[in-house]
Amino acid sequence: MRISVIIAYHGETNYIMDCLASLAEQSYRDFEVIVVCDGCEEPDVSPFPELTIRFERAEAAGSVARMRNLGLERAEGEYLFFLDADDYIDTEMFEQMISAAVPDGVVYASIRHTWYSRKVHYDNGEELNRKNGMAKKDRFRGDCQNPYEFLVMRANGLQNVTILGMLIARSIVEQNKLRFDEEFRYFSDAPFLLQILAAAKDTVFCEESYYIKRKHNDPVNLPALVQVKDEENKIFEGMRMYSQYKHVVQKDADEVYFDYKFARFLVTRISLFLMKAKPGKREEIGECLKEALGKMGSGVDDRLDRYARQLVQYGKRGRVDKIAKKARGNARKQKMQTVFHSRSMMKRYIYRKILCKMKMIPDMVVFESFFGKNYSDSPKYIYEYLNETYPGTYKCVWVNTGKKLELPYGGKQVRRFSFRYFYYMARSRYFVFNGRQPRYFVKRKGSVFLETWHGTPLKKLVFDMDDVTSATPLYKEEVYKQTRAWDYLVAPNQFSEEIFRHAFMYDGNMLETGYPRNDILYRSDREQLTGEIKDELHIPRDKKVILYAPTWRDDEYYGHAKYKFTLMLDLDRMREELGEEYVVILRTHYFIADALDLSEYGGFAYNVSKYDDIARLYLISDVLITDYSSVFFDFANLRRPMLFFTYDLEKYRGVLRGFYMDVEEELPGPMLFDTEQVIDAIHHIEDIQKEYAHKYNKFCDKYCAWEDGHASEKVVNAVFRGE
Ligand code: C2G
Repeated sequence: MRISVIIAYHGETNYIMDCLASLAEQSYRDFEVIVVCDGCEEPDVSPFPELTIRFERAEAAGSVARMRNLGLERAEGEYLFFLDADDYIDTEMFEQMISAAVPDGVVYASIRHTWYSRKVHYDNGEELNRKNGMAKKDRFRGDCQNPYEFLVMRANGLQNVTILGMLIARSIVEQNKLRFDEEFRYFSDAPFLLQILAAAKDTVFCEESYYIKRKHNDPVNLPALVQVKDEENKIFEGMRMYSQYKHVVQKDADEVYFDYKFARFLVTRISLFLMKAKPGKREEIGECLKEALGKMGSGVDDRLDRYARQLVQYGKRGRVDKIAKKARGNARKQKMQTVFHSRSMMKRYIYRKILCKMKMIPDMVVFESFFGKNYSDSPKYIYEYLNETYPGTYKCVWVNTGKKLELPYGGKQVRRFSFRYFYYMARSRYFVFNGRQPRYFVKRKGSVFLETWHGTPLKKLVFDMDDVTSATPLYKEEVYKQTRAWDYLVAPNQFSEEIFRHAFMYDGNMLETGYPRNDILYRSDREQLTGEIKDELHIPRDKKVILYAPTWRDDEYYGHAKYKFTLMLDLDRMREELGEEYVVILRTHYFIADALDLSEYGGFAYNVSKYDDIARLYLISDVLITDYSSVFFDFANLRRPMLFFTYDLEKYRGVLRGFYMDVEEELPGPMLFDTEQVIDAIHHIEDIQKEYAHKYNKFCDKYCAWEDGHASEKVVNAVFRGE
């Protein structure tokens, strides 16, 4: 057996599948796998019969050091390779490393970081990593010929110095009786690495293949060790580790790197912790720090800036008070630099520090729909109900994007992110939003946040997503913070309620009311309303209306929240076939930046993308064509026929696996793939209605059961009237 792969496993059930798959697909086969379970259940390895896997078990949840040591006891290979259960490796990695291997030596490879699973990483990792600004860091080679420099300096921070991605001759470990120091929970890699480097006869860099280190996109439920919030212990461990293992570095030239790492640890971590530490704790840190810095050489001085040098000098004398003071001054300076650097930062600062300290206005309500893009959706209907039922009782403010909304009842309007916006965001008591509020929103005591959300979920949301590719990788953490501020969340149906609970990790009040935005679909005067809306849009009253309302596509974009749209319906053909009886109204999703030019289809096709409220468009539509948009859950309230134009279904297969429902089974209408099929379906729309009647009923029972036209009333009673 040439390689023993040691995997420390803490129950990362999803991640380890990628890890094992990357082993199963190795081009080089002579290796064994030792999975050390951290008091958790063994993973299911049945999908990998080609792997020789042995299990080892730590009695109780222990440290990575403990688990790796258990693995070392069992290892029989000539070489050792440590792999974390949440990481994976290139398929040629072992082959390349083995061919570079030397007796009693070490082969080390490059490490690349990723936020994504194997599939996503290898398919479009380059692009996504670039988007997340990771490409540069990943390519750290320096010009260094010195393996010591490479291995210590490539990591960001002391805690990230790692023994991962190395093929280590087991002879080094056994002859020198090396083990991971179990004293350390967070810093056991560096000592082991330093000892290995000190004892290795030779070190070889194997550049071609990568160890892929997966960053955790869910620090709330599954934090990586670096994400664990345990700063005090980390600070003490870091200091102890440096004190105990500094002597292992033998050459002066190498010493500089380890010293540099520790000096940075002082600047970026210890000093910040000291700023907030209680006096007793400070003294304790002072002692520890003095001891550690006593071991620091002077060679590092040239590498440090003035600020760092000063902190080191204070630390050497145990003057933690001075470090804390200096750090506070520095933090203040940096803060001011950011604040005065841009207007938007300044506004946020004033919002937090001044406006949020002003008296709250008890009857003021801020409304926002689709980030201020329009006057629509559930906030609109809640606003109207409030004003009709309790005229003059509430001071209402609507957020817009700079374009005035057409508001009844004389509500105020503010431009999103303007000074006035921050003023009202700070002082209002109530908030009615259909999307997420800004990250820096301050939830004031006594304020009430009503989140209506904007659709029954079809595509997986937040905490139910594995890979987050269309937003910031730390989306889950961000949403977690935002949803903590929500006091009420509207559920359109039981199905959504259950999903919202886990997808948002939401345990606040759930309003089982149906959607206020759908109240209009139940109005008794809807016939008359339909005529009025048709007139408003200059659509002949005698024409039937087909509404085409597709969603956006994650992978087709120009930039943040600016997505592309290509019309795949052949409007010429549709006009030829359907123009006598129908008109088509076309509405793109609010993320779509492309403006469609339908001028040549005057009298047949209308662009209603800018129309505020899609619910009013549902009312005038005889048939809906959509795809993977949540619009069909709402339209179903009208019991009118629906067609699903899923021309890119194949591409969506991947996404389909990320759907909450079995679309092929549950959709209350046919899936169609080209214009001819759509035309044919419309010609036979009555047959389709009959054919799908059963599915349609079942669909409504599941998704529309709570809708009765009184959602706004119920929501207002619960949130504003305390009933
Ligand atoms: N919408 C619209 N016009 C479209 C598509 C959507 O006006 N062409 C509106 C509808 O009110 C719809 C809402 O935007 O219900 C959400 O659109 P989706 O296409 O479902 O997509 P998304 O914004 O990603 O929201 O839980 C719901 C999900 O978050 C989906």
